[in-house]
Amino acid sequence: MSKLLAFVTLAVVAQQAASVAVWGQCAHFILSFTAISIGDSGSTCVYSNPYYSQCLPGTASSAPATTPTTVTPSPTGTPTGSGSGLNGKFTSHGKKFWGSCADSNTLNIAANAAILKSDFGAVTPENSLKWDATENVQNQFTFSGSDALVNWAVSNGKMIRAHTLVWHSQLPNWVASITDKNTLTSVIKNHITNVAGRYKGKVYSWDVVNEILNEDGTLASQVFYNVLGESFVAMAFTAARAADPSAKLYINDFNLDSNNAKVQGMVALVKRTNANGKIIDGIGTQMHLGAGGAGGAQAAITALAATGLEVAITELDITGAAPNDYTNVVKACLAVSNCVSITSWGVSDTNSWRASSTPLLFDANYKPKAAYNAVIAAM
Ligand code: 9MR
Repeated sequence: MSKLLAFVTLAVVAQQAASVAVWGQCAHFILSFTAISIGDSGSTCVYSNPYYSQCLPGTASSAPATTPTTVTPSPTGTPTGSGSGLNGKFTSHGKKFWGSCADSNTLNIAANAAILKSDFGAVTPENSLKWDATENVQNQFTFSGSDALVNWAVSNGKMIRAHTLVWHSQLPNWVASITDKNTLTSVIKNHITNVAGRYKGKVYSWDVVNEILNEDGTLASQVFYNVLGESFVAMAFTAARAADPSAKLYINDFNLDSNNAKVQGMVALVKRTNANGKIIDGIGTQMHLGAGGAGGAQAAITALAATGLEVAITELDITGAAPNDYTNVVKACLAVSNCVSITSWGVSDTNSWRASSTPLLFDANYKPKAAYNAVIAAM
């Protein structure tokens, strides 16, 4: 994108590079945006939210292997997900986004997609970017599911929290059975290079490593740790940085729900890993909570944020979805400036990985629940 005409109602704060790669972030706007910007290469700077706009290809641009759907910017310039919905309210406090997990199975449900458009500012692939989905056979990469998710996000002006590159679960046996250090190192690097590299410049963040800690804060026994020791963490983050230099790189885990031993172990691990240079940008706390389980959220987020890194609530769902539990979590994030985003682990209870605990903000008929109204009121 070589030339840019931006029409903003109030202030353009920062970052307008003379040359922005297609798919790259093209502008940071702090206030409202009334029209699109146009480059003479044919690419277009499309508004996502007050903190992020993305350079999308036009007819003159070279397209990636799978060409995303053509984007028609809203004529009013009103970003989807703005205004009175979850994302609009949340980002009005300076946060980056309130997102949801999704994939083709849920994007193809019209009622679900409509809520994603109205209330959420980002999507996370629930399963389509995991190792078994992308490289189930060694060095044979499959991106049909993840391309669908990424194309939907780009078409609808949503940011992307990509999930996840190195995880012991949903891991093909050909990886889990590797015992040789050099082999496993090259396999991890090849996976990260190909998967993160495919979406270079398109995603806000990547969960580089997922669920690597025990409850006592030590590293868990699984193939990556057992074969390589703790060094696999820095190696994976270094490979991810090289594959997608503009993505925020996260370490993500569950049960980081109070200032417990696991939180302390996480803080110590990121400090060790970043000691020779910042390669971890953020910590994700999943927050799959039980009923009444939100009381420690403030302490957990505060402890994680004390590292100076970004903190994100990455997979929020709460058994029973009591309004008070939800507002506790939201207020905890609002109170900590480093807490940049919330991602719900789904829209409707009916599509939740734990549907029987009715943990989400929309019921099985895609109607907002009491917790939704409470959260909106709290923001
Ligand atoms: O929601 C995901 C579900 O559809 C999958 O069957 C499951 C397989 O492990 O993974 C779920 O998502 C998990 C996420 O990737 C990591 N944290 C825990 C989530 C819930 O299990």
